[in-house]
Amino acid sequence: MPIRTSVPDTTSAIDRSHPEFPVAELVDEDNFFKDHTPPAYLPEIEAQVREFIAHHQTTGKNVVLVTSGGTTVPLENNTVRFIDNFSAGTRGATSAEYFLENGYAVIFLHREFSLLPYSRHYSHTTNCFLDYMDEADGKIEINKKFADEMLLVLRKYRHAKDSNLLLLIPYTTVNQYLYTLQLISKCLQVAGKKALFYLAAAVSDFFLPSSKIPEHKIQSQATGTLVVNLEQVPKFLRRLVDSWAPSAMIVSFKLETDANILILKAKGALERYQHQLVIGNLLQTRKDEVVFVTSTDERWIRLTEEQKGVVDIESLIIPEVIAAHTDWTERQ
Ligand code: 9Z3
Repeated sequence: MPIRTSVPDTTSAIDRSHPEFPVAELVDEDNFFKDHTPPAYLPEIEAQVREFIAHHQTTGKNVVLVTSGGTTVPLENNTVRFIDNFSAGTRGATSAEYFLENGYAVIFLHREFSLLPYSRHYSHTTNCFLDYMDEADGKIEINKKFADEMLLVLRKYRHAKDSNLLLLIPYTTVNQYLYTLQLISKCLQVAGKKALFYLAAAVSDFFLPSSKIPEHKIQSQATGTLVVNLEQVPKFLRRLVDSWAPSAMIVSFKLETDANILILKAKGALERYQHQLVIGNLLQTRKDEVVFVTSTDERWIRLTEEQKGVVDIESLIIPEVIAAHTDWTERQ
C-alpha cells in the first residue's frame, strides 16, 4: 500500500490550555517536535530509508537527498483549507534525474502528487497522457512522434528502478516534511561525506501550531472575516547543519521575487547556517538562471538564448553541484 500523506490526521484539535508558541529561537526546533506529533507512518518510512542507505553502503554510491515541492499548512484537521507554498516540483524532479545520470542514488522527498523524476515528462503537462497514445488495428500504441524520446526516458526509469537507485518518499504538510527530513538526515549520518543534501523544496516560513487547529471545517462568521495568526516555523536548517547531518554537504535554495535582495538573502542564509552552498533563484527566471553563492564566491549559471525552453537548466546545475561535492569531500 503506498503511503498517502494527503490524508489528514484528525486526532487533535484546538487546545486553549496550551501555552503560546514562542517566537523562533534556538530551542524552537525542540519545542516544535515536543508540541507536534510525528506522522503515524514514520516507522514505515524509516525502514525503507534504512534499507536503501544500507544497500548503497554496499554499492559505494553517494546518496543525495533531494527535497521537492511545496509544504502545506492546514487550517483545519479535516482539511478543507490550507496555505500552500509555490513549487510544481520541476526543480527537484529534474535535478533527481541528473543526479541519477551522474551516478548518485537519490532519496526523493517530495510533496505528494507533485512532479516525479521521469514521469514528469508526461504528467501535469498541458497534454493529457492519452495524447501520447494512438490506436492502430484495435490496439493502443505510443504515438510515433513521442516514441523515440519516451523509449529513452523509459530506459532511464527502468534502470533507476531495477537498480534500486531511487527512493520516493512523500509529504504534504510542513509537519510531515520536518519530521521526515529529520528522520532521513539522521539515517544518512552513516553515509558520512558521501551524503549530499539538495534542499529544493519550498518550505513554509509560517505555520499554525497543532494546538490551534480546529477539528472541523471553519464556519463562515457573522463578521465575514477570518483572522489567522500564524507562528514562525523554526529555522531547521541550523539544526540540520549542526546536529542532524554534521558530516554531510548541504546545498539549500533561496527563492526570492525581488532581484535586488537575492544575493543578500543567499549570503545571509550561508552566514546564518554555515553550510556549503546556497543556490539563489528568482521565481520569474528560475528556469533560465540561478546563482551559486558560497562563502568566497558568487557565480551565475545561465541558459543561452538558444538553450532557453529547450535545455533543462538542471543539466548545468547538477554537474556543478557534484563537482563541488567531490571537491568538498576531498578537502575534509
Ligand atoms: C526553490 O527555490 C526552487 O528552485 C523552486 C522551484 C521552488 C523555485 P519549481 O518546483 O520551483 O521548479 O516550480 N526552492 C527553495 C524555496 C524555499 O522555500 N527556500 C527557503 C527560502 O528561500 C529556504 S529553505 O527562504
